[in-house]
Amino acid sequence: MKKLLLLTLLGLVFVALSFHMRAEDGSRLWLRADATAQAKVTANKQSAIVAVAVKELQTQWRGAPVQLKIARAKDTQALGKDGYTLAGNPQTGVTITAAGEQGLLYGAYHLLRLQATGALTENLRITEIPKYQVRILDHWDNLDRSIERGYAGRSLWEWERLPDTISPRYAEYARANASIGINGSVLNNVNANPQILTPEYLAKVKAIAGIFRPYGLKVYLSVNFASPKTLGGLPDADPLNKEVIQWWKNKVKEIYALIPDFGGFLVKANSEGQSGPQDYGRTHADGANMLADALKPYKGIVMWRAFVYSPTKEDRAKQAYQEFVPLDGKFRDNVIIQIKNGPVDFQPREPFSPLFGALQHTQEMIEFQVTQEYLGFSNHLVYLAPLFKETLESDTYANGPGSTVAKITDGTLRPAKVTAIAGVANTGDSTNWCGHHFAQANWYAFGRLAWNHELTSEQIADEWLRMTFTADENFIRPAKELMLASREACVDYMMPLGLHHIFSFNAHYGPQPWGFYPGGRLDWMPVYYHKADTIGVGFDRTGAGSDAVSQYFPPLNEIYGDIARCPENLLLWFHHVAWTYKLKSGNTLWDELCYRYDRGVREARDLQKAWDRLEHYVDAERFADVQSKLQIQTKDAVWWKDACLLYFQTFSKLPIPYDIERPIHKLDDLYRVWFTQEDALRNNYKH
Ligand code: BDP
Repeated sequence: MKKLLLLTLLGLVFVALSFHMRAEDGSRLWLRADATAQAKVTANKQSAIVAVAVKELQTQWRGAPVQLKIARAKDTQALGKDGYTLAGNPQTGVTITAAGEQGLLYGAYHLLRLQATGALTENLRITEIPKYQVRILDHWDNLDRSIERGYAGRSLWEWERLPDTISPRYAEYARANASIGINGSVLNNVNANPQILTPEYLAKVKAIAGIFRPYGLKVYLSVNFASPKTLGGLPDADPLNKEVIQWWKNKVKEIYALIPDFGGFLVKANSEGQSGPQDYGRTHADGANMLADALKPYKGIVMWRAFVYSPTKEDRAKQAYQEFVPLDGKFRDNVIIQIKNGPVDFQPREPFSPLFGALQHTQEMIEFQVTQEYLGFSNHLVYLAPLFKETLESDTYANGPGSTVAKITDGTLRPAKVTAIAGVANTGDSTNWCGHHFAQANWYAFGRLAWNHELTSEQIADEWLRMTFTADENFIRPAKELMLASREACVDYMMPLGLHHIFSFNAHYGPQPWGFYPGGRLDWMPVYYHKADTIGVGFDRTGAGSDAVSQYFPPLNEIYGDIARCPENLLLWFHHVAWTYKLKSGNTLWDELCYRYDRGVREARDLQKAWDRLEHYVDAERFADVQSKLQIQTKDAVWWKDACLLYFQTFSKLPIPYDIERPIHKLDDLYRVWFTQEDALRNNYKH
């Protein structure tokens, strides 16, 4: 008997300990509040979504009773589908009012966030309306559960076990999204496998949609434009072919019969080898409209990507604009053109894409990359809110001064039937969801900015840190500084002064500015982008060069085109600059480049130092995880600096200033570093 008692006790201790360990493995994201409250919550409407809101409040809210109220349309019209008001006093009673059940859910999460961040006030009077209608994560997940450019394990979607087995992570994922206002997920890769549209897979999609529904999260799919041919057995996929049109109509009908609230399609067409309407001499508008017509009766939308470029003589940065501007005004009102934030490809820094604002009569949405394909994978701590905001706040001048990308896309300056914003997801089946504890902040920041792009990077970091780690000010202040410094640090050690795309070929991890791969596409080669020679470095996009500057509205075309006025952080994006050219600092370009790379290394070390000082505020497990990733980041920063400076020095023939750290690598050794994405992920590259 005694033995049994002892065993039971030991068991309990073990469970408690393992629970404690599990509790700080990052799996709970920013939703770490105890669910032990017993709040009184009433609602004037019952539904699956309201039930989630009620349960969240009942189990976590530690204040006075909360009333959830769907109010009459005439009183809440301005709030729209997702908006809400919070009113009352946490000590005497709080009312959340909305026009729809989804608004109540978001209001409930808002109240809980105020509690979790210690931001409750006596008199609550808050009204929130999201800036974008569709706030969506694009998963580049393949049906074999690999993830294109994913660095957090395998796909969350267990296709082989669906629809019978439902992973608990589906609901956890949906809940996390709802808590930050994300209301849509594209489940599969833009390089889409047609199989996703088979009845077998649609049954699986239906199962996921059913789990997401109570969290207000709609399901969307990426579709392969050739599906009528490859899947349907038709001779072609020509968007003007009646049989093709009918095939899509039938397919859409089949989808909506299974998933009545299905969101719509995301399409990558005639891009990087994907098929599209141009295969049949048709335009992007022909293709997008054909799908839009099929979706229209069900209120579905088409997100048609503008990520198009071909290996021609034309500057890659110009091509999306050239293809889409002539089609302006030709798209249906349930089509929205999805444009990457920059004109090339999710680089550490790019100017905004000139397509923003240039499409005057076509709905436009922005696509950010939350997964860090070009920012050190899940090895580097790079807080992306400053990058997202830099683009959103860029002035396009399309409708005169103040025409920021945000205002062009959120309906403020251009009336739009659909407004949307997308982020390429960084989630996977790793325990902490994103591969790096701080990468969770990028998921969080994307959601918060999609809801309200006016929030500052600092506010978002502050909220996230308090909920994810601790509210101790001694932790918050330095941790926030560390996050806010991280993006510029990354730009400095990877690609300062407007350099871009000088990554290793295809893996996109680590420096390979010398990269030239016989037989490969020139516009995938680093040398295409930096154009270093004995005179200088940088891509001449002025009138004397590719003239990409002319795609920007005045005065930006002049500012970018003038070497003296071009912002220095974009200098080598727009200009080929002589090594001896004097910058504002008084340094020559060569010296400045050296100092920037050196600063990047020092900044990476500073991130390490700042984190090490925080050891006593963070649980041991997450502290050690982040610490070891920061070691990799610093090692990589040195690698970047040495590789780029030693390589560019072969052109500049100038000395590396003596007051910066000497290279510790030899260029010949670095030339031999060759690895695949998988190697990079395992950190077994040799350098
Ligand atoms: C590039 C990625 C590639 C994607 C492509 C896209 O390297 O894997 O398929 O973008 O966005 O950045 O379609």
